[in-house]
Amino acid sequence: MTTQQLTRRTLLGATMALGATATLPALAQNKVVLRISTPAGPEDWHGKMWTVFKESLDKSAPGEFDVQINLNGSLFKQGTEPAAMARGNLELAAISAQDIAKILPEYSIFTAGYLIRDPDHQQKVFNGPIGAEMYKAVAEKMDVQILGIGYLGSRQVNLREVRNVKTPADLKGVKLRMPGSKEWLFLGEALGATPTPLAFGEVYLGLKTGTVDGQDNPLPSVRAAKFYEVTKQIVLTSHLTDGIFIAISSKSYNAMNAAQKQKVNAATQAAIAFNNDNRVKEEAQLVDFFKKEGLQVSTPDVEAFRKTVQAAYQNSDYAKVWPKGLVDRINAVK
Ligand code: KDO
Repeated sequence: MTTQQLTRRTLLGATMALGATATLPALAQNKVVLRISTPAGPEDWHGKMWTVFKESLDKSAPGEFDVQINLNGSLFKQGTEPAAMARGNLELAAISAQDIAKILPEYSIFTAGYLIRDPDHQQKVFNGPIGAEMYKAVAEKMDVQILGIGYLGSRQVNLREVRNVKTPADLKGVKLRMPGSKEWLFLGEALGATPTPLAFGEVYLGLKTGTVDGQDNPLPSVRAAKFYEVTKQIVLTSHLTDGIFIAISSKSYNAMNAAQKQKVNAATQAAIAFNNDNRVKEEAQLVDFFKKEGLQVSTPDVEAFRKTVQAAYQNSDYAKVWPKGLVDRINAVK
């Protein structure tokens, strides 16, 4: 073997070895990391939907994405996700209209009780021109892209002790737990109660120990978080058709190529469909379940609640910044 041959062989060997060691970490490094943070628990549909999201990407783009699901607010506290996304510490979250309204005040229109009628109306409003306009504003002001809206459910009042609740006046003095922002607290006040801020993860204990007299959430969440174990009544106020916006940080989204974006969008739609189908189906069955669990399920004078809550919003400072004509446009979506 000549010196030249030896050198070539050595070089080749070295290149191959380097190639082998360089390729593996490079592949891992090149994965698009998607850290997800949500207050949802593993038993709730919008917690489980992230597994659907992950599985969809594992199938459509094997090895391309590293999806990390963090449930129960374990990575970021409820409501702090938009700030974490803006700082580049988080890629994906399911955020509420109340979270967005803190930064984009006109979004408070979607925090108003008795505006969005039902899941179908919700999808039509947000998947049409109104959604496109509002999502554009979010992208411009918050550096996050909204990829779609999932149905959280119709929020109901859930009490520790049985009470005769027909109108908002009957909730006077009731310490009603609400998520901890002024947009949420306003809803509790509009319902006639005394709103008390508490993070979702602390509600079970708050109800058990009596720190609060009640809470409001859609029935599937009352089931998944087991609030029915520590409460005696559900009052079917149906005061807010609630939704969660699936949001991704613009930095992360813009760094993807077109094919990756398309796959992330498809995975989001699969997750939303899974959540919505299961939630709608379960929501219709849960009154029976709670009755069997020994809870009293009562129907109040919903029109009285509607009138009071709508008036509270219309006369509030929130309404002053709502885009002109938007309430009518939302109502006109059929
Ligand atoms: C809640 O804290 O009551 C709430 O329902 C508010 C929603 O916006 C959403 O954050 C939800 O909790 C969590 O995803 C837990 O279900």
